[in-house]
Amino acid sequence: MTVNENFKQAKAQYQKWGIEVDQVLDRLKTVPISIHCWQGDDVAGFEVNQQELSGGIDVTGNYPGKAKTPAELRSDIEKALTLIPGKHRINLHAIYAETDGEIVERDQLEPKHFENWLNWAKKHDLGLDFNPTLFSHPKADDGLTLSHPDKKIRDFWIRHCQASRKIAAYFGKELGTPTLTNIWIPDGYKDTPTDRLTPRKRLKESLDEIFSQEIDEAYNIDAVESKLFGIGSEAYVVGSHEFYMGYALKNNKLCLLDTGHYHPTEMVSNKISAMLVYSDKLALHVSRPVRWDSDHVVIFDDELKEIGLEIVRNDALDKVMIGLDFFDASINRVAAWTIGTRNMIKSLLYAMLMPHEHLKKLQDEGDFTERLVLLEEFKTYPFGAIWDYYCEQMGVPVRENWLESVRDYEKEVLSQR
Ligand code: RNT
Ligand code: ZN
Repeated sequence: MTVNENFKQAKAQYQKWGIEVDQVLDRLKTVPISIHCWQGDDVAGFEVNQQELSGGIDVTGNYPGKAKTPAELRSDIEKALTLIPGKHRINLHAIYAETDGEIVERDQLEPKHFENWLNWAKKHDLGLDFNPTLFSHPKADDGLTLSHPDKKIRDFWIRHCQASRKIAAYFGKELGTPTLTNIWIPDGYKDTPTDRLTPRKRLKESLDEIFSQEIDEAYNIDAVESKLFGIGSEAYVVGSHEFYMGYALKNNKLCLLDTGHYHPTEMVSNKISAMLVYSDKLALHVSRPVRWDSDHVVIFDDELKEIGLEIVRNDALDKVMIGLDFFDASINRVAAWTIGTRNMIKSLLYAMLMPHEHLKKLQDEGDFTERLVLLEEFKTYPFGAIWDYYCEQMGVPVRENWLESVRDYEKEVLSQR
């Protein structure tokens, strides 16, 4: 049977539940995923005086062919985009600036250092998102940045964040879609602190100063990303979940929840609805923690499905800005992007193919038997046939067929590096 024939049969099965598959696919097309550029080069960036990756995050593996220049990285992203259905966004970090061989301090970065990225984004009709980089830098060597006891160091990083927001706003204005600027800092202590409060007060003051520069939300939207622990900040992280949740709610900023930044049995899927009661918007870094915040490639697992379900059943596709955050250097990096992003999209489609109104009604009526029956039976509904059709319709390879194209690219491009 062809993809189309399979689709027709599958569609009829969903139709019985009142699910309009064609409408679902039309909606799915409009949902952008913010694809992180840093999977392509192991979070290295292109600074002239490049430092080793720091900040308590780590990339392992040495699969050949990593992008070493901006042109290579863009070419790799373009390749991945040919395999991922839909129109998406690219998420940049400040360390991806292009400074023409010149050393430009991070607090001196300007939009012109991202001109190539911007022109490329225009050419490919991509939105851009942005992150100041507060790691892999001598001024972050002791693991403290915006909460540093030394005011000079704090001020340096404040200026870097201010510069980043200006770059982001420029993107937003030029591209006609607001840039999400996400601040994540590594600040914390390896061992039990004797003062937890003062660093948090300093972080709050630094953030206040950064955001005191007003920027139109049509151009730039700010998010803050919390964390539980990192390598070297096991005992204490200044920017914890409670810290940023309080900050974001009080200051009208977005909370960014990274799925690897919580206790192992704590699920981000369960947080989405809680957060949406208090704020209109929310941002995600969808990742896959394996035993720790390991940033494995996102797979189509239960938690990913649950995240998709929470976004869809709560009518939050326009409220949750979905971004990805993983970096695996042990497999082909273009494949890593493709696997993770296709899975994220799959989880949304999976969620869109469920009779949510009916399921909610069952819960209110206390019919937990039917609720469980349907949740389980829908797992083996012909979801794959709809996904295949969607890929075909969107002009990307169906099923595992995309791998061949990555293998060709590896032979012709990656292995020649
Ligand atoms: C680190 C955070 C952060 C980084 C990127 C590179 O734990 O998840 O989002 O992964 O900024
Ligand atoms: Zn993250």
